[in-house]
Amino acid sequence: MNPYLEAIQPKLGPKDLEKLSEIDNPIVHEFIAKASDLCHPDKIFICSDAKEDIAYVRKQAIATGEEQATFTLQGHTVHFDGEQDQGRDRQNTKYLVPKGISLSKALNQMDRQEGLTEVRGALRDLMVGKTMIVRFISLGPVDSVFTILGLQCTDSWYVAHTEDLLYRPGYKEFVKAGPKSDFLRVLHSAGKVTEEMVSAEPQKKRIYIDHMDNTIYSVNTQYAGNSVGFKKLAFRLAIRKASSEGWLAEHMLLMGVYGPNKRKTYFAGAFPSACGKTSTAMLPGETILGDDIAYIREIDSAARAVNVEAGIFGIIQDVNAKDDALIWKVLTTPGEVIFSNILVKDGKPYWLGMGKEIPKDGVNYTGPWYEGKKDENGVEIPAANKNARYAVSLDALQNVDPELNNPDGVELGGIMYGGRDTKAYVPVQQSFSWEHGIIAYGASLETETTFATIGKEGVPEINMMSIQDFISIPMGKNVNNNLEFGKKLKKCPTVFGVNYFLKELNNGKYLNSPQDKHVWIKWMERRVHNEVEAIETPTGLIPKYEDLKKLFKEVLDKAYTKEDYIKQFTIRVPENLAKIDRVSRFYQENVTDTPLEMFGQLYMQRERLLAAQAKYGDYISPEKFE
Ligand code: SPV
Ligand code: MN
Repeated sequence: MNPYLEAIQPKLGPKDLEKLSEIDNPIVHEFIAKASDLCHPDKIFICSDAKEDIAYVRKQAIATGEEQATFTLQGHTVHFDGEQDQGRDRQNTKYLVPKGISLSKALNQMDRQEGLTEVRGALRDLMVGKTMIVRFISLGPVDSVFTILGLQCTDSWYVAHTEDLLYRPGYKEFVKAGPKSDFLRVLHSAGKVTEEMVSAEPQKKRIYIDHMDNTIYSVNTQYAGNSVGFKKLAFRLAIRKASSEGWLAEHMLLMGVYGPNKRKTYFAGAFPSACGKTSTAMLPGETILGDDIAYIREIDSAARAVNVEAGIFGIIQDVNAKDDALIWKVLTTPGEVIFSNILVKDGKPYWLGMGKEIPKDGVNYTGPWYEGKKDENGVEIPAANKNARYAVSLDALQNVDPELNNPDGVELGGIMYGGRDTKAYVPVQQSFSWEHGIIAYGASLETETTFATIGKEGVPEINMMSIQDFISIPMGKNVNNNLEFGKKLKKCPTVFGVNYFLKELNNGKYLNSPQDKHVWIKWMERRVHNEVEAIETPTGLIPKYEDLKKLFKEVLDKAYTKEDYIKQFTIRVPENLAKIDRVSRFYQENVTDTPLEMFGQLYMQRERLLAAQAKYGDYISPEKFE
């Protein structure tokens, strides 16, 4: 027995010791032993891929009170996070950087040694009286060039249970890999918990990323975006790994879109949190592979992608029977679902925008709740949090794509970038080239802060390729990696910019309904195969009215008027020029390694806009470009 196993043996049951010994990798044992030495759990539970281990985790989540099985429907549970732990915590999530190295100014970072001392100090003895659960997972399909193994030590049964729904099991992969395996590591503790089993010291929340050691530390939080290490935390490490190995790790959905004669074209799509990513991935009649994180590699000169995850941690607000039939069904029938931060009343879950009347009292993330209840600042507490979520396995969805676990992934026909841009970009457009798309749509992505992160909502910001919160390499390098990736491909995926949030110029009303995205994606599918024509404008290639009219009828059975088309697809020159100014300024001020190509593409876009303006004025009807 190696010294690490020996050290933790007293905390392991005989079966746990056996499971751990099967993994012939002292680095695995070392990580667990050091976590134990720091956090001092009473016991250590080794969770293999076996059904009984998984069932035990779920049982414990309920037995400890981290989840409650109060629902009428079998398999459903609810977990509550603390009032100050309802979203990703940007401020307390930091990269640890060694002396003399600095990431782009826009990123939250601190000195590595200082950070390690602080976060290890915060973790010290936090698991006394608790069990430390050890989970092994595979990011991406197993036995694949995409596979990355991950190991998490946590004292939260809820976190361990959630990981079971969201990821592919990886214990057997660790056994198979033996001493060779290289893996990402996460050490998490919910910290001191209240009687309600929520993290009691949110002011001491810390989420630190140590890429030097491929390790993430997360403490005093339970919100899955901060605590489920394989989600956004490991993603940050994966971005670095991808960058050094020449592939792409992206905050992207993956879906199959049907064209004529049952042709299926695969799309990836990058959207910042709470900007329509999950609802796009779940469009009825199409197939879903993933809604959050994709790895993309060049294989035989094609761009191929996999979903890193195997489940969905989705925003539940506004999920209703009419617009979201697929997930509605999962959430309203028996099967494994973990709800978080919703309202519970009489064994039923309720959330905002569910299209049903919500009770006037019940239990939510603030405890017993009644209409009019106020928080300590006198602000009224909603029935459910806006960022309330559900966790389900993708297998629960009827339209899960059969290629989900293909070790070679799926070949991408198109990539879309969508932000929250109320003023400038048209609802859908195709780029002139890979480079133009990566820069004008991806790197220039503008959005507004949402409830998915803690802090003020509605603050405009640049969110490069929707990974601004996760980027762990210099930002210019990321843009460059994308540009270079395209050069390796025989045929690049067609790049599109979408904007679900365009508003009317004068009255602030949204110009599209949420269903319209289905039409845009059907148009994009046709464009990938060059089956419909497009109109060249200064910012990209836009749809023709006739094609959209037909698609609106086919897809939504809606009459699409010319008037709507013109409003939606008018090129707004002043707003577009202002956008270019904001983006250029952001990169000039924050990103010292911005590739020249970026400024070149923005310059050309400006020139095209100015030329059109000179000819047609500030607001140009799409018909002028035909
Ligand atoms: C997001 O906020 O982008 C999410 C949820 O997908 S989480 O990152 O887990 O908070
Ligand atoms: Mn996300």
